[in-house]
Amino acid sequence: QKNLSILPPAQIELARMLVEMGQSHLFRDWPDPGVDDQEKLAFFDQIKLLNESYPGGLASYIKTARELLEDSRLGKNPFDGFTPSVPTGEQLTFGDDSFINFEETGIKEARKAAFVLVAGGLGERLGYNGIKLALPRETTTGKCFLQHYIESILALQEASCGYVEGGCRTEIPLVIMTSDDTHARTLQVLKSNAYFGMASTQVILLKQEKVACLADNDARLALDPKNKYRIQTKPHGHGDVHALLYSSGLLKKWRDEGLRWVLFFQDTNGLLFNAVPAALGVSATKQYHVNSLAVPRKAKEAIGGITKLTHADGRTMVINVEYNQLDPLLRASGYSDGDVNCETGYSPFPGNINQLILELDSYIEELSKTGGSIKEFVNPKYKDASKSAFKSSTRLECMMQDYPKTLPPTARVGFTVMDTWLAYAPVKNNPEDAAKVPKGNPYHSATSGEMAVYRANSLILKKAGIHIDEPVKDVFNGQEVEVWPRVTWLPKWGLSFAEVKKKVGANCFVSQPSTLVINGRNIHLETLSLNGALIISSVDSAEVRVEGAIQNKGWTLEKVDYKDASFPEEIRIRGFRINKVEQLEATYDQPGSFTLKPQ
Ligand code: UGB
Repeated sequence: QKNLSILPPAQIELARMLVEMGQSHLFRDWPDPGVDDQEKLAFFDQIKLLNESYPGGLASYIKTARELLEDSRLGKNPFDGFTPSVPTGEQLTFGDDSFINFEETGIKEARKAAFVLVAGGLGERLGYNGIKLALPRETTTGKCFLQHYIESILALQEASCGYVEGGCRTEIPLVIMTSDDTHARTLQVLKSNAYFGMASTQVILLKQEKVACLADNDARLALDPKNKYRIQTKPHGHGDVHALLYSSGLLKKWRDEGLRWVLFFQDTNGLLFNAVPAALGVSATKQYHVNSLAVPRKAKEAIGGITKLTHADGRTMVINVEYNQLDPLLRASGYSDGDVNCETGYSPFPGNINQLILELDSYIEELSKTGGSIKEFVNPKYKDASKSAFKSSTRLECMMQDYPKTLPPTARVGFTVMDTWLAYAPVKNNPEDAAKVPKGNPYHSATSGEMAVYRANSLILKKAGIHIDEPVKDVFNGQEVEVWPRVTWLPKWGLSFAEVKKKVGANCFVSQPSTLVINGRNIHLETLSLNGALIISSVDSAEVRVEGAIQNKGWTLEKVDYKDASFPEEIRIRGFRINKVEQLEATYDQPGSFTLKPQ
């Protein structure tokens, strides 16, 4: 009470709200006015921020926290009344006619899309010290995830405008959600690389704020153990993206500019853009309001399962059920074995890869009602079975894929399943944890993420008619992986399967130890026979035909132990480095038609 005198009027309101919400413990140890006044004002600056950055303010946060903590204490099942079943969705087969048609439709639609990348997480599971967006997607070219994402969006933009008579000047927006953990470093990577070729105005960074931690079942806010004038905070989850987009005003701006789709994606899936055109094509063709991208999922794999939930009162929804909730939900619903593989060797519930495509009009309509707030959950770690105290403070969390939970039954919610090898290879687990993954389940490590890029590119070329050697098996950082030829290309070279097919002839061959880097748009592999390394680059105005046999010592993979601190962290976590022994490097930097035909 005494300290109120030092506060400006707006802060006094906040202090009253805190007291009313049972938070007087926060000031209990405060000294009299005159001592630590600056710290006290800083405390209220933080309260103001926490209040403003949460839809409904701190009072609403505390109220929801109390309800959810009580449900958790009572062990209430969040799916009470719902019965799970396997939903039906669009199942795509890479390279068949329907896939090619969906890709074409998707590319046409892309100029009406905006991309939203959620990248506020630090990736504790990966144990990497930098931001994940700056990690190399593969180390043959060393290009990071962010560069690949931006180049893919630019390639889509250009290809999409190609369908407009006379071309178009569309700039597909890219929003990146950052957090205090990632914001400065994301901006720095963008600025120091000239936004990887994107206009700087095309990229919009929205920073999510952390939320207050909760010390006990009464939702009393937790103070920072090292600073009694600071509330302890933790990330609120990727679900923040909806409220941030809504409050930024971007959605209405996009609608006024004629956009139709918002595509959400995550920080480290190097294969994602193999799936984007076809998935967008599905959304456009089926007029889906929500389309989640999915892959076949191994039972107990740490990705959510897409599930149909039917309530006793008749309501149904198709929604992601997070991996830690699926097994108990199934067991409680009569599936006595819980989350297990069926005869296909996979769980019957497709795996959510958190690539969502939302139709903009219905998205705005929904957010106008909710303000973008997403159903939250709380996951306290209790000290003992009495559930009366926590091991450490907790907080409310929310997930972006829970968006459909508030949608009316009329909403068209669908999903699209694609092959894992084509669409999904995230980098989430550190080498030690990855090596412990049960056999047959994916590692989701830097090792498997990079190998998956080579595998997907090799399989795409194979499907397009190139003869590619079979992979060999090898072990890096304790993980057995398939090693395919190290094939990489610029997104604008092979944005869709139809585009790849146009650029490769039937009489090409690539041996398993080879490396093939395609760094140009109009490079045609006519009769290439590669046993070694070929790095070929060209400007857009050059047409290059590649013919004949190329043989050299190539680039080899050398094992690196993840504990060997003499290597940079981004190399150590994949367990190998590339030794560039010998290569043919060909660069075409002038317009014209050329043939690369080594003797
Ligand atoms: N992220 C944020 O932007 N802000 C945050 O506060 C937290 C994260 P994780 P998670 O792909 O396999 C998700 O930690 O949450 C970003 C789905 O919930 O990598 O364990 C972060 O930067 C799950 O259903 O994943 O699991 C990253 O880009 C499944 O689809 C993204 O959010 C799983 O991803 C995901 O964060 C998966």
